[in-house]
Amino acid sequence: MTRTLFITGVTAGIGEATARRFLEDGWQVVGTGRRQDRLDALASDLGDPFHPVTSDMRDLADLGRVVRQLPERFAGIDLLVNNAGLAPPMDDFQDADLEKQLNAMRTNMDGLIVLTRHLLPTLIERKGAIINLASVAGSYPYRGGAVYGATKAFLTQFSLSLRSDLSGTGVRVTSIEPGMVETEFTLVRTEGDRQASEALYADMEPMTAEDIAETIHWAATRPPHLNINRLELMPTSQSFAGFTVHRG
Ligand code: 8X3
Repeated sequence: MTRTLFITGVTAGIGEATARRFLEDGWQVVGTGRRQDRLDALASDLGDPFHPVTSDMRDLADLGRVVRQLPERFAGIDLLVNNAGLAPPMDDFQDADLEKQLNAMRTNMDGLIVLTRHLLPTLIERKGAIINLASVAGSYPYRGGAVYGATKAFLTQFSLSLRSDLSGTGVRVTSIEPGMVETEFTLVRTEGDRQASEALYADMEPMTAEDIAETIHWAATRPPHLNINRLELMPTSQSFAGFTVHRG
């Protein structure tokens, strides 16, 4: 029987690589994105087993419609990958534009829990799985990441607690927590400043979207009795900083 993946944020980076990885493996894929032109291009490239859905995770009232209007062939979801995420600019919180911070919270948290809630009946019926794209930023604090890191800590804890709520249903839940991955994510974070974005990856080898897609695929295809709770990944060239001490 053909299995179906529902993935948010399919038009770039990890989302697109993950859609391609599962299609390669014979799954069909429902992919959501905000940018119509990109969705159209992806749909014509990926063809029949891919169903594009235009949707903005911040439009909470619309997410129910997205699920209700899935064509019958794509309505039985076996795996939800909550990939869509926004990082606000890396300003110190005391200087940050509050609206941009709230925007990240709406996408990373509000939209994600609303969509998950709408898809849970079918996931429970099919003993499916949920994979949430959290981040190392949820475990390790760094400057300029107060709200972003907090949304990712929320996501990891939401994943673990949701597992408790779903105990006995057969639905598996996984939190995947990558460090530096080279995607457009950083370009959004630097508000389109290509130089600043490239500087973040200068002289180091970040992970690729394909690395994370492979990891998501691996976690999703473990036997049904096995739940991967959390998976943290970093490029070899990224590790931990010490404490900051302000003197004087
Ligand atoms: C972002 C991970 O390490 O680039 O989710 O801050 S990192």
